[in-house]
Amino acid sequence: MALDGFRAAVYQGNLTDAISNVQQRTPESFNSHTLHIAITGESGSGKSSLINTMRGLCAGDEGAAETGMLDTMTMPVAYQDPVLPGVTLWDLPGVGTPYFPLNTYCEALNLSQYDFFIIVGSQRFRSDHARLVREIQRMGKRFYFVRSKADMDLDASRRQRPSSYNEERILKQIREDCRRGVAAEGVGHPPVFVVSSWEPNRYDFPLLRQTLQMELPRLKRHAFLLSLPAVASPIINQKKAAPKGEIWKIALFSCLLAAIPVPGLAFLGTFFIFRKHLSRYYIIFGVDDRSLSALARQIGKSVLELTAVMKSLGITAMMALKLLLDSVGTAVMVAEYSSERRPVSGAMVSGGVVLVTTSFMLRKRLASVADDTWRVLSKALEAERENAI
Ligand SMILES: Nc1nc2c(ncn2[C@@H]2O[C@H](COP(=O)(O)OP(=O)(O)OP(=O)(O)O)[C@@H](O)[C@H]2O)c(=O)[nH]1
Ligand SMILES: [Mg+2]
Repeated sequence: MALDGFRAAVYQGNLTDAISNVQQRTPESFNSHTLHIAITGESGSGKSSLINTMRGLCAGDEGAAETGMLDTMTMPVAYQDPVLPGVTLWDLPGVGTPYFPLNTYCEALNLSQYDFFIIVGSQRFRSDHARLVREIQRMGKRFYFVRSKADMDLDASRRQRPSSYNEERILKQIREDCRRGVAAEGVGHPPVFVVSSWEPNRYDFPLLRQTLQMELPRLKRHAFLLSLPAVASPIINQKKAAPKGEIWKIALFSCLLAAIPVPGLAFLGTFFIFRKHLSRYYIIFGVDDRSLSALARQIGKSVLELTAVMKSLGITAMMALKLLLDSVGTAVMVAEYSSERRPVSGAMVSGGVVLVTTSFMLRKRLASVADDTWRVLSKALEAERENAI
């Protein structure tokens, strides 16, 4: 998918344009995007059988996923969805086997590489499910919960209480139990489907397919938005390189000032240089006050929500003064002191100290403004994702 406009806007320090580039994309523009859906859940819950049914296959058919009672699966296996365009279904090993214990499952299978999840559970909503739900939420991703093997529950119920057997009521109870479990994790109300892979025309299986089909453009857009911080990261890093080149020149100028034996001159001079260049960094990256206001308007959030993620101190005179006193100021004062004592060697020492400290501090501030830019952009993209839900 062409990202040149987005990349160019980030490079130009125009985050509002970067977001507007994303907002202008039509649902059709995501057609060519592949959605990687991970089918996960406890071992033996019916993940592979669900994939086979979604692909219109039965266990044992050519090309069908392996199913059975043995948990021997050690690698995710990819299958193309035959109906939904650009959808890859990933059959994942089960949670809680000797190969993949619950504690290490998410890292071992690198769940962050998948765009969307279907958690398959064949029993009540359990702690393994809760763990998966929390991990998916932490990644900012979405999921459906599929309660499998409905035929077995109905069968058991029919045998136990044949006189009061009511299929709809039992299905409703299972659905509600799953919904309660999912909602208890504070993830809103993601869709829950009660299915039997052996009866694809019954229960919620048809609804599962319809919902996935209907939501596909939205899910693809969501995955696309989630991929953008990683796209922006190298561009922001590249942007850091340009001002870095001039930092030595600025530091050299401060160092010359420090060598002039006029008390206070080096400090004042360095203060103004420091403040001017700090302000410039915010403007270059597009996180100065004006740009942030425009960005907040663009995503329909308050500026405070954007600035809350910034870790650098800002550029008010007081902030610049504080930074200077904390770091360069001490060096400048030491330098001024030594030049009063020994004018020639003192001037050299003071120049050297100021040169190194000023360039170090400017580099550090440049890096923290760049990091803030990435955080602000990620926050704006997160707001875009929320707007779409
Ligand atoms: N009755 C019934 N049995 C099912 C259903 N789905 C799967 N099974 C059975 O449950 C067992 C496990 O099914 P799989 O699809 O292999 O489960 P899995 O989650 O892929 O298992 P692992 O990959 O080992 O974690 C098999 O014997 C299936 O035949 C279902 O909807 N109804
Ligand atoms: Mg399996």
